[in-house]
Amino acid sequence: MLVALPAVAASIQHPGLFQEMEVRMDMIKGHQELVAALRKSGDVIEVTRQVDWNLEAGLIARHINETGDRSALLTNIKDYPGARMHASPLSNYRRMAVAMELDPDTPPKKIIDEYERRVRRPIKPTLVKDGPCKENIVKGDDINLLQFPAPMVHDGDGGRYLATWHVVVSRDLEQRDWVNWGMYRCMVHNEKYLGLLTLPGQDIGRQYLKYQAANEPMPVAICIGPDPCSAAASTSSPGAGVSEADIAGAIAQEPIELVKCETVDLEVPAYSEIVIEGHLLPNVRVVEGPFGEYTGYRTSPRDPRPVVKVSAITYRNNPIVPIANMGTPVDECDILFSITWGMDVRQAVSKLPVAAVHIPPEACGHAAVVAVHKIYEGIAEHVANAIWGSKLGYLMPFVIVVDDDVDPYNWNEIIHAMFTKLHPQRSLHARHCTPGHGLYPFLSTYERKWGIASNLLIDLTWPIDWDKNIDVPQKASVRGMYPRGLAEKVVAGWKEYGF
Ligand SMILES: Cc1cc2nc3c(=O)[nH]c(=O)nc-3n(C[C@H](O)[C@H](O)[C@H](O)COP(=O)(O)O)c2cc1C
Ligand SMILES: [Mn+2]
Repeated sequence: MLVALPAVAASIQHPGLFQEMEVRMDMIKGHQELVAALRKSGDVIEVTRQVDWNLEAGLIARHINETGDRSALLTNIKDYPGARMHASPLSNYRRMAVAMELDPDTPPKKIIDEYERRVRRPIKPTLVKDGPCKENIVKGDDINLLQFPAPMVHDGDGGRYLATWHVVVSRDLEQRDWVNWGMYRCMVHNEKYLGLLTLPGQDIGRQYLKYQAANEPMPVAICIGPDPCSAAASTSSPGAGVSEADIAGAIAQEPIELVKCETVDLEVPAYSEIVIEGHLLPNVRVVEGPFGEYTGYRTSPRDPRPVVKVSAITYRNNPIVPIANMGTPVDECDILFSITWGMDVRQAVSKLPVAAVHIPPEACGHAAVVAVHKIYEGIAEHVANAIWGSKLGYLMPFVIVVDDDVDPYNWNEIIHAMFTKLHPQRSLHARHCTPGHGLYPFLSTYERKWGIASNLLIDLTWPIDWDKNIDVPQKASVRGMYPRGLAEKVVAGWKEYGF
């Protein structure tokens, strides 16, 4: 569905596809440019008093996420004169809207629909000769990861995480034209080594297994603080073989500019704040983690994990180190998974009689709420099977199916349905020994270790054999208990009553 958006300055009209869209010419090219745009919309504050990289900066990011406040540009960092950090770059829908050059007041559903409309048209990146990320180049003995204020994000984390909002670029060993972009956390081990989380279910994990089998170091480039569209694309999962750079271009609606790396055969977003080049070593492990995670808990143990040996660092003048602090909602993961996983769920159920889908950010991506046209019995099972049979199957343990009179974007309506239509014996369908991952907080330590999960379908639809006039209770709501014409008239003329 196309959406009408408020007119903005310097717009262009495209024929056809873009008839109802106004598109701005000034794409936000980098993270510094995102901060400038947020400043313009009033969505970032500048903190000039001294902030400690050790927990205080992370705590500020965490509190922003838990209160929905503005993001914070920290310009006075302890031990790092002149350095800057940006706490919580994209942890609410307003900042997501700004990143997509939309009105910050755009409602979530419109942002999500617009994102989906854009990614249907991938745009390949362009290679440019030079870019801001080459303003400073460090190689060899001069490499020192601790020259940047890597934050200690949560108390009890295994170390300082320099990369929490970034793109990890890597090329597949066999399918050489597949360049994967993903956001996978990076912990500083010392001046020249980073720990990198490469879960086997993630694309980087798949690629790494191939390099490891061949006993070859895997070239990687970690682009910290890229433009927001590249960051967003890196959190999506278009599947093995698809390059997220094309998705980033789609979101930005113009090609992402890439520059060649100095020491590895990879290309990186030209406006990245900091680019760390190096190799993920085969068959070398150093203990990494734990870390506060997207589920809102610290679940995974400190374990031996793969290591990057750094071969070069390039960075913009006066770079900003972003902090995305994973934890209880709403953080960047919650917003981006709501968008990208929502899209994947819509795709998975696209051939079923589905009215609307939403992944509520408050459920940190663990639940899909699907409104259906209940035209046959078992449709809830059908929907759940479609979702659990897709790639998302190991990420989304809960599926809530509602009738089409419930808006999946409205928690009040979902909760109301949950505690009125849920039959404690009939409506809950648990499945055991399903694919899942080690971060599900509700699993036992043993189940987490082996990824032995359980899923639950919550079916909140009225049974098909209930007579609509006798058995199905009528909803005492504006939509459910008044003549439609009258309800529409009263709601449309709401202001005329003096409200
Ligand atoms: C802020 C943020 C941090 C993330 N950290 C990790 C991480 O450390 N490890 C991981 O496997 N996924 C992490 N993710 C999720 C991945 O980015 C996401 O699953 C992505 O789709 C992976 O891309 P892929 O399908 O190309 O592997 C993070 C997401 C966000 C938004
Ligand atoms: Mn991928």
